Order: sequence, then C-alpha cells, then structure tokens
Amino acid sequence: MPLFSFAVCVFVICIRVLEFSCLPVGVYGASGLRYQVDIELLRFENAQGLEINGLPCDPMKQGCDTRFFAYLDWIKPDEEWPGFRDFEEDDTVFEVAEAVPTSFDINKIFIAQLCTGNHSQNNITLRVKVQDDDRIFRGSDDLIGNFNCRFAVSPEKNVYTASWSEPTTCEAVKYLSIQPTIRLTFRTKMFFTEGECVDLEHR
Ligand SMILES: [Ca+2]
Ligand SMILES: [Ca+2]
Repeated sequence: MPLFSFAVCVFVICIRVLEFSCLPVGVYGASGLRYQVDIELLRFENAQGLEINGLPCDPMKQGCDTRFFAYLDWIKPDEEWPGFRDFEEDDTVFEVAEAVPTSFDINKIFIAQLCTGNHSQNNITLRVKVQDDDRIFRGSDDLIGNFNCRFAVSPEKNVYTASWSEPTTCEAVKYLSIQPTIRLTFRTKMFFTEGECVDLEHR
C-alpha cells in the first residue's frame, strides 16, 4: 500500500461502527478546520411489528428480523432520499438477534471526521434503511422504513466541552403513507480536533 494511502487510512476519515475500520475510499483536497461528528442511533420503536405498508413483517405475527443499513451523507445532506448515493450490502450496521421484540435499544455510534472547508453544507444527514430480513427462506426482504436523521453542523470547542444533544426523532420517508407507530431516535456530539485536515470521498 502506498505510504500516502496508508497515512490517510490511519489518520483521517473513517466511518466506524463499533470498531474503527477504514473504508476503501479515495480522499480529496484538504482545507479548513477538522472536526469529529459522533452520531448514535438510540432506539427503534415498532411495537406492532409492521412493514412500511402496515402489514405484519412475517406471517403469524412472528415479529420482524430487523436489519439496519446506514451511511452518513454530508455531500448532499439536504436532498431527498436516498441522498448522495444508493445503499450497499456493506452498509449493514445492526441486526437484531431475535425476531421479537420488535422495539429495542440500538446504541450504535458512528464516528466521522470532516473538514469545514471541504463542504459548504450546514447540515449532515444519517440515512438509515430498516428492513425485515427474510433471506430466501420466507421470501424477499420487506421494507420497514427509510429514515433521514438530519442535524446541523455545530462543533464544540473540543472533546471536553462537547456533550450529547437531546434525543431526536429521525424523519420517516413517506412511502404511500407513513406508519406513525414506527420511530427511530438518535443523538449527536461534535467537536473540533487537532491534526491534518483531509476529507472523505464516498465509494
Ligand atoms: Ca417478511
Ligand atoms: Ca422476517
């Protein structure tokens, strides 16, 4: 691996879920101040175990095999779903171990490091797709909901002064209708950091 690529991988922009692992992505020019964004998916509510169309995820009301895909969109955060890019298999971030219960805490944290000079947007959107995983055995996977978790960029001075925002409800993307009993919540924390400023380019 070229030295430059290695240095970028180690020092700069990673989106991480649970553990730090670098995405095989390119980088582009650096300017501005570097800041870190932490986004935590808090809880998912789907007490009735529904798909987006209002039907039960699986026959006989066996619950939902809930699976979450997510990516952080700071390139086109204000655009409509799905934003900057489509979802990929690698975007899986969380799966429930059991089909029931269908409401549960998630508590998964994303971390990204960005540069103020590289993008003019004042907002960032975590795009989250939630589906009932059926995997061949019970037919095709079913969509439970798509969500835009939007927040404004407002880094604190440093990690010591930064604190978590209040829990916020993600905006459900309308598909014919919206299931009001299905809700996803998140919170954020942002602060300026030391170091070279290099930004991420999505795959
Ligand atoms: Ca199903
Ligand atoms: Ca299922």
